[in-house]
Amino acid sequence: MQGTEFNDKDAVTRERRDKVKAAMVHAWSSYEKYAWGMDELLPQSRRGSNEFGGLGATIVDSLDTLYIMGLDAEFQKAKQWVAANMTFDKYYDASVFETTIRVLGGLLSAYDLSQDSMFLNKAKDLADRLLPAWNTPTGIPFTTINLQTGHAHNSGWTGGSSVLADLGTEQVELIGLSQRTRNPLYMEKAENVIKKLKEVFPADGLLPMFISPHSGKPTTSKVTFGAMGDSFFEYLLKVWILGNKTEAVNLYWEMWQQSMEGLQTLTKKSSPSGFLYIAERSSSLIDKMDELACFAPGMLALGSMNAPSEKAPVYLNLAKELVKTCYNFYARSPTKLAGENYLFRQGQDMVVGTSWNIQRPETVESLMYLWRATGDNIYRDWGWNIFQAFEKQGRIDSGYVGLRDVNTGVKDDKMQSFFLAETLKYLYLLFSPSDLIPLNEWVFNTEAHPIRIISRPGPGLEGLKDNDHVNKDQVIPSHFRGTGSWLRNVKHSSLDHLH
Ligand code: DMJ
Repeated sequence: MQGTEFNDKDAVTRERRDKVKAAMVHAWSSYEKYAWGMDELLPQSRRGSNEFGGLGATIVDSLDTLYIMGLDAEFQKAKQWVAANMTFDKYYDASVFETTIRVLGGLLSAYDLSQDSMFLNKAKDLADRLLPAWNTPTGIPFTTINLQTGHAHNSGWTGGSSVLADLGTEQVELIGLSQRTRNPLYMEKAENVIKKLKEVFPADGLLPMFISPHSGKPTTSKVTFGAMGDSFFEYLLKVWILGNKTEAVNLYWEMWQQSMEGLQTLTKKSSPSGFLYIAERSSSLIDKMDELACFAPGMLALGSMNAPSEKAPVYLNLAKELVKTCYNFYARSPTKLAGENYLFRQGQDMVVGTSWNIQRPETVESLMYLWRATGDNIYRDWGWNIFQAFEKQGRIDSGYVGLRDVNTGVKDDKMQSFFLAETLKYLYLLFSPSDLIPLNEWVFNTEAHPIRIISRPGPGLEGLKDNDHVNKDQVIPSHFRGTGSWLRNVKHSSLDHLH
């Protein structure tokens, strides 16, 4: 399945990679200067904000990006902050999903890359505080939990329901944690959720976006691959890959394939240009697609790299068509940055709906997967165009901002932690050889934190070999093996140009 290395050593690609790395240095040093230790940087105000409980979201979200880019001093400083300052004993109502994908995922990835057990200990401490969220009649978690008291609940705006993309996007992290701590509790909680969902899984695999934690049943008919649905579908595939595609995880593969059949019933073509898009569905189809749904072409490309030969081309062709649409969200915008969502109208193709851009990664994420799956340079060129638009529209002296309106280019005042975790990382990988974080050895969580695939022959942890979670031979890419740490080797190897 491994993406082949195509044309990776050319000067243009190297230059693009260097520019992305320079963007990361600018983003990171601005955060260091104005918002160190806080969750996110407000670049225009030149101060920080804490919207994730003051857990240092940007630091933990950036650890693996710094590591992968070979920014050693920055990684060490971030690591020291985590060791000395990251504490979870906070009276704060945290989103179980956001805390899992950003903080738990970031810690696990930093552990896998650096093998420093401090990260794993922090991950365990955090997960133990999140676990009471799963204490519901069905085991389907609440979406919010107080990190200090363990009191968990759902908000009124969902009518008391849990959100599909929240409750179905914690499996990669919790299974990964169980494998590394040898405590099955975390994966049992996470996997029980999928078993419960299977009981109400519709024939077309399109589970609606709200589920009751009390009855285990959907409480709405709304189906979406955008906000509140998206990463549930992504994790069905990724848990299957993380589980070595064995019998123990076959349920996930079956459910994912089913939902991809369903996805095809939501696809329509725009007029006049025939762009393929994924509609939403309530009682009938709604001609709207979120930029968030642009993770789907990447997921389909990853699926195609793992699927049997009769299915692979179907998934890949779908991925190619959809990523073209997502790229056009950017290319057709006056600022060359996409809005938050698009409406499809007869005769007008795509029209921007909500017009802000908050530095989201989904389209460049998909371009990275499409590049790895096909080796077609067009995906690098498209990614480069998007990167240049982020530079032109978003770069200011004190960091990177999003846009309040992609039509006018009016700037906002936020550097999202996922800009460093995802957007810049996927761009960097797009311009790197495919064996940097190879897709047959690592699974990216939904916040782009790579989690190493380790053996899972049985339904629980029984297949885990003693050293599976600390085996450096598996951490270090093959051509860096045998001479010390990956980071050190990267710097002194023939792949120096990478960094
Ligand atoms: C990220 O936190 C994750 O990618 C999540 O799955 C969706 N939203 C943001 C990025 O847009």
